[in-house]
Amino acid sequence: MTRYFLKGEAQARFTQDRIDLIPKLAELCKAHQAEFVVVCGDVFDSNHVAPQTIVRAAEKLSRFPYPVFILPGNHDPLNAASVYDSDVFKALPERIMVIRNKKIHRSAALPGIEVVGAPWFNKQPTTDLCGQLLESLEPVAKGVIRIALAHGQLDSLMPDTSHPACISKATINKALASNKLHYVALGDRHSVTDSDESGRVWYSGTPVATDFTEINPNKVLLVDASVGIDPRARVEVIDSGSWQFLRIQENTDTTDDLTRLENRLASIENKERTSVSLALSGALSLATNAALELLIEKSRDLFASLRMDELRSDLSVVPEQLEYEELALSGYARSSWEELAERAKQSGPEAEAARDALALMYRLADSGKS
Ligand SMILES: [Mn+2]
Repeated sequence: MTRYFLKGEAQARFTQDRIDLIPKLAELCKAHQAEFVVVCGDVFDSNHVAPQTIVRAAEKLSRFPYPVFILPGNHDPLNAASVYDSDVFKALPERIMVIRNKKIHRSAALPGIEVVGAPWFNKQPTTDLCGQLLESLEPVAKGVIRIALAHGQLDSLMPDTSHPACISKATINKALASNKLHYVALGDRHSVTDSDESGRVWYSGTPVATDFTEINPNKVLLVDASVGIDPRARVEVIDSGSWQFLRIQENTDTTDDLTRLENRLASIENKERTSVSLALSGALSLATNAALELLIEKSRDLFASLRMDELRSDLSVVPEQLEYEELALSGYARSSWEELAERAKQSGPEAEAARDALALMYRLADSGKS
């Protein structure tokens, strides 16, 4: 997955951490005595990811000691370019299963377990693939636990349910009530979401955080579906990833505000796996502005990324007479400053440019002081 705000080594670390999640999941399975793993789509960002991402992921999967059921989602659909038809995926051991149709999938290693899924065949399905799957099922035989995997948005969580690919919650409820399945594992939302009071319908979110908009990312679910009839299925939310995408919103009017921002940035652990987006507001003196720019410059290399969110920021620079006196300018510099200061008092783009120019001049002159 490529993030435009991650540069160079930070992007490489992000990509590698996503691949290293595979052995980490094996460790979690061992620690929690999980018997198998289901993945509900969007394992890959696209069917056209870099070849080394595919071969490296496949190599880690080939060493994964537990059965894995992978459902293709909208980012990695089962179309003609499917990543799951690549040679390295075809060569994976039998326990790594890609769900390619509505058939019931079983593994010799998992007696009494059935897995069904509704894979995506393209990026824009025109129907509720999960609903179609569930309606095709017969009730489960006694002693068998059946798990359904689906990808997409539940209509019960959507404000607009007109999209034909929305997953019908009513159809899921009907299938649960008529003993066609015991648990529905959902993918697409990047936030852990318990979607039914029975505890039998969950989005697991994303195992490694990928964006600023996610709620409760970096998680996997440990599910005991065997108790999923009554009471609730036993589902435990477990930490799996260590990336974070932080939006920091602050007022930065005074040097005290800046100190607070500086302390907040300093307190963040694991900076090399943290992307920060700053939404700052305030009217800054030239000195405060220079200090803020310095703080951003100084912090930038510590974090995976750190940038100003221009859309959510509202900063203006207000030159103060005192600051001018401090600099003790003379000659041409002095007359330029006075001209810019006059223009900066107006409004409009020219005044804004004048304030920027003053800010730059202040920094240059200030850094030249001994
Ligand atoms: Mn998706």
